[in-house]
Amino acid sequence: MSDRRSFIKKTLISTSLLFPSGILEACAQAPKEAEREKLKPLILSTWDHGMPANDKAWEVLMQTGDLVSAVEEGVKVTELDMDNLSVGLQGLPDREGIPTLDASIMKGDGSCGSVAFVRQVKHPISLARKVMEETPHVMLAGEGARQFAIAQGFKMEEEVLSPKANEMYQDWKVESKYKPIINIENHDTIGMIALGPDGKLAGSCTTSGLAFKMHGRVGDSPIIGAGLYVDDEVGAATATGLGESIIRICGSFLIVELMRQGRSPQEACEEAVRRLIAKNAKDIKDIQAGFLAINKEGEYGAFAVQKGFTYARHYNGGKDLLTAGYKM
Ligand code: SD4
Repeated sequence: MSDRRSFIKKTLISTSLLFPSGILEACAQAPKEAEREKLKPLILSTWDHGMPANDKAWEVLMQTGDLVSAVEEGVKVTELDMDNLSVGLQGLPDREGIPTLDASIMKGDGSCGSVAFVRQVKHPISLARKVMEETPHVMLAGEGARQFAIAQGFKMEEEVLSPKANEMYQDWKVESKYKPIINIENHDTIGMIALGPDGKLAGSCTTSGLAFKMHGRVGDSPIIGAGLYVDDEVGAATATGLGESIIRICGSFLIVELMRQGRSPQEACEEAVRRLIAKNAKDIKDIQAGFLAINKEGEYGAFAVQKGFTYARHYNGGKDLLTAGYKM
């Protein structure tokens, strides 16, 4: 048996013996930095919905060894989750009542692809991967992205709001005021970062963006360096929260660069939050933003502006849902 296949078999056996399903899913406090071991392979993703997404990503990684497919297939689970109002076509629409989606995918060798402000595509993350693999470009937006999807054989979905999204949109229209609500409705993007057994990294990020945003608004998630950044020489980072605040500091790129200069993933996430608060001071009490980071050694970190940012961790030996520290 090849090394990789025997590794996969051993991992599957040890994981299922040690951790029958669900046993580690209780929300736990993140271990203190000094207590953190180095984990490889390791998959982190944002919020509670990261658990089923990570389950899928882990399964794909174990079965195929393909990290990019793992991070794509993982977040596709969230893109189809009808309970999630911030990812996929069932997400809350913009002010005109239209769901528009943003997504990005990146490999540690610098390959990346993204789509922004795209309509009618069920899996924007797969379209982002097509941009990465089938075009000379990094980013396609709006109608051009939709045309590219059609050319690639993607089925165009009807633009009908999900019942839950429609109800909330009708309520919103009564006053038509834009006001982000921390950790609720408009903060459920999934960002996933993964370190493979061979030390290579990849990440993905997908969202329907902020609820009731202006038509044409693009958040941080499809912006390489803001919502996602991956570099095999250093590590990976992803973001969730108010995209405008994250773009202002190039959050994910900043974290990877801080790690390159010697900060641990935890220190880098904390510094990014500090900087985000400094650059968004006026409105900070209404802003939630959270970051996840992994370095190539298998150390990881997480930190948020406000209380309540959870993230899922899958590693060789278990899985759990952790709660990030916060600044305010
Ligand atoms: C955005 N960052 O479009 C996304 C929203 C988000 O959890 O993260 N929601 O600004």
